[in-house]
Amino acid sequence: MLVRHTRFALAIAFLSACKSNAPPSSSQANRGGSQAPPTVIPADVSHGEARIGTAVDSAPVDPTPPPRAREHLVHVRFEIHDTLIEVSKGVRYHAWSFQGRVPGPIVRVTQGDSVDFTLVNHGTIPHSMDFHAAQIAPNKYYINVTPNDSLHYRFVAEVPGVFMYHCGTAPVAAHIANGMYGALIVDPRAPRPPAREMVFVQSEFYMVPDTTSQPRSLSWDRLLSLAPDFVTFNGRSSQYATHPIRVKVNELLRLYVVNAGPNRFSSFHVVGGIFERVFVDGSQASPLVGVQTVSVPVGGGSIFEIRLKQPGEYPFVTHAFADATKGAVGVFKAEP
Ligand SMILES: [Cu+2]
Repeated sequence: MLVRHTRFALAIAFLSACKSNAPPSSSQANRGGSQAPPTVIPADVSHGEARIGTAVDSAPVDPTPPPRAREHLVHVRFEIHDTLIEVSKGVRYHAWSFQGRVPGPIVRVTQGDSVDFTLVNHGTIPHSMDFHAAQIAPNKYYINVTPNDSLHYRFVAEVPGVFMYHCGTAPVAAHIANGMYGALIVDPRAPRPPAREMVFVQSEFYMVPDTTSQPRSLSWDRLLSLAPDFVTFNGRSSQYATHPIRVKVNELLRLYVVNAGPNRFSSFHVVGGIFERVFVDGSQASPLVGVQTVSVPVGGGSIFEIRLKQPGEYPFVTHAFADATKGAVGVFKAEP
């Protein structure tokens, strides 16, 4: 009880101290609104940056990757469309997408295998594709495809890890901010141990301020100022907090975390847990053992392994908490 009272007193003191210069509530921040103090008492749960929902219904985007590839030649065909997406409840956004989704589909191949890639542009401006898993000449392959045209190339995925892919058309920041990115897993030839696997792509959205409910579009000024309205895992604000992910106590969780940016580093952390192993930027050499928080740079991807020791709710966040407040927060609900 003492702890609870102390925490409450601290919260009140914080609110009083902040009245004149307080952070906006997340919904106000997200709408580009004016500075105003929080109007609600903080949730009585640690790291309650977002409302924790029930684990009964699932989140809009399933974080589960496809199974390990069986073919040595994996065909990937992406169609580009201008797509209306919902970044937060009631906040729609004019995105550019691969396959109508933000992030684009998760691709999975095995080390040494080939990707046969086709890009079809049904959008209204030129686009392209840069696979971080490839080692090929950008000026030959990462070239613009004009609307109603297509591009085809192959590469061998020689290095295991989890890699970003994205449109590389200039200005790249705008194409990424508008949703043109995703994750590609390259499994090592010798399979990793069995685990419950999930993919989280962190990214930001910068929106022209608007008080109507009309779909929003990119604010270049906010992008250059590094002032996102939303920071998300898998393209939707707080989706795994409002729809917690059910896991089992002590089961091995393997989290493939890609940071698409375009600007903000991720400080990936699971509250109440310590990572058993982290394959930094996907490298098989010298994984980190027993660490709390590992940054995932923009354009990078790391593989986190963790077990949750007790039943309960474990938030996962970027520990850069302005960004967690803007939506880069989820919850694992560990059950016996
Ligand atoms: Cu593009």
